[in-house]
Amino acid sequence: MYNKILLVLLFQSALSRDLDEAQRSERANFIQKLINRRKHLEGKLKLVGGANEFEGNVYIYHAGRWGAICDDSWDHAAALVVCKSYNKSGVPTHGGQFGEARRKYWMDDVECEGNEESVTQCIFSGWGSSDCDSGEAAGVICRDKEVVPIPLDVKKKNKIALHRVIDMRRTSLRLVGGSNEGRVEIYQHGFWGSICPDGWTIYEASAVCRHLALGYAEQALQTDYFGSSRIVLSGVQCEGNETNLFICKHSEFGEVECPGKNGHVAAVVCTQHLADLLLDTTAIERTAHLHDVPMYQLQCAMEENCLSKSAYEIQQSNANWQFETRRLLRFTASSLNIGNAEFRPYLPKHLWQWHLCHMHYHSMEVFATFDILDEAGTRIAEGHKASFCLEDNTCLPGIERKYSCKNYGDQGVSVNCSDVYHYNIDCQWVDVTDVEPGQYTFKVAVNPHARVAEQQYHNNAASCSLTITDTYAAVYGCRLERP
Ligand SMILES: *[C@@H]1O[C@H](CO)[C@@H](O)[C@H](O)[C@H]1NC(C)=O
Ligand SMILES: *[C@@H]1O[C@H](CO)[C@@H](O)[C@H](O)[C@H]1NC(C)=O
Ligand SMILES: *[C@@H]1O[C@H](CO)[C@@H](O)[C@H](O)[C@H]1NC(C)=O
Ligand SMILES: [Ca+2]
Repeated sequence: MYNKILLVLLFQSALSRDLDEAQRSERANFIQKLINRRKHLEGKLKLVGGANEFEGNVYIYHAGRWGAICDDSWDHAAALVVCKSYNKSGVPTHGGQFGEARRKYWMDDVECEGNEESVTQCIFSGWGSSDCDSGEAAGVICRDKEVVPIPLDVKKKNKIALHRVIDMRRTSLRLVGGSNEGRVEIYQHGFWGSICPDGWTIYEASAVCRHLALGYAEQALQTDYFGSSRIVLSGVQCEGNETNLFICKHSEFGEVECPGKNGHVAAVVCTQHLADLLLDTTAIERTAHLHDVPMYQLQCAMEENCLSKSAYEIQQSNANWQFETRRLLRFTASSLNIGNAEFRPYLPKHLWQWHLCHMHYHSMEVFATFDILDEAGTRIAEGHKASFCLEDNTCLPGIERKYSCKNYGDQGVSVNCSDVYHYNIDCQWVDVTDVEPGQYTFKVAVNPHARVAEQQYHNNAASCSLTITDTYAAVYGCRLERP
């Protein structure tokens, strides 16, 4: 902008012979002031968008205009250089934490040692050379002495993009604790640091165990049991099938904000032996059908909440409710344990719940979920089943059935055995009485919240097409996926 004003003024002053002396000298002064200002501002920084003048996205003045800095390579050393000009120390911020870049980027790929007098002395891609979009503004938070963690509400306001990729060439991973368990540490810029425990689940732990060739994740822990070190990575989110932790999404790497507490960090226990349920999609497709059932046959099911809300409303309002019918989508759900360890319920036996109506113990709060989604992905009907009781219903040839629900028997699914819920079992359905005829997605998932550790989770759910008409239902095209 100043560039333009300057050009226009220079141009006009050359043509302004008709201006009088006073006007000419005034204009010359003004131009001189602009030139001085440019000289004076060259290389200066300002911080924009923060709560005060010591934090914000960094803008640098060069060649007559202010420009932003892209956050690629922007790290602690760069923040040090920037905050030094305010006689403070500081931390870097990324991904436009203080808002989008409001000007073009002047600098990108800034790599500082930390001892430079100015960011212009750091290595960078060249003035104005950048392929960053406006959401990648680099910033700093400068502080006196101790660096205070970034307040949570700042982060919430400026959701940090979850799409950074860790540079694998300069990073490594290790466990500190035992040979196949411990806190997870990451190496970066010369030191090892820990991972923020918030949101650390069995899916992230699975990626760690595979990454280190230690098999499968048995437990994901948020603990100080294995000690702790400075946290350098936060917001890790894995699908659970990764063979490398560094390809998972994360929010911050380097200087991070982590509301975890009491020195707790992310830790894992890995094992070579785990169960692995494989949901049988053909059994679902083959057996799914509609069944109209009078409500007097569904009293047990009502007690266990296996019907949709309208059934309970009818029970309240209609004296002859027993003779109303419900339309059920029934199907067989069968899962084969293809792992190398038994699948056991996570609740110890003394915590199993006795269900009077069905006369057996429930060993898992929720073992399977069934959902019907409309085209927009909205859930319009659901059924969930407390693990009716886990047992070996059928086994591959040569394998002996071990688990049975009878007589408070031990529950579980042996290797190469299947736990089968036949379509004619009570509650093995979705109540579709209120579902209009149409085209839907039908989702079935076993061990949906990964409460029991498995070798993999991408074979625990099926996503199928569902056609419902006035008279029949068809389920087809099932694909395996993660719950
Ligand atoms: C920083 O400190 C130095 C020496 O103590 C002082 O000369 C300078 O004015 C200070 N700068 C700012 C921005 O406070
Ligand atoms: C993991 O699963 C996702 C789908 O959830 C898939 O897109 C991806 O390719 C899988 N990754 C690996 C490494 O298998
Ligand atoms: C389970 O079946 C697979 C394939 O049939 C076989 O390789 C494996 O040895 C069996 N495992 C056990 C424990 O029987
Ligand atoms: Ca599985």
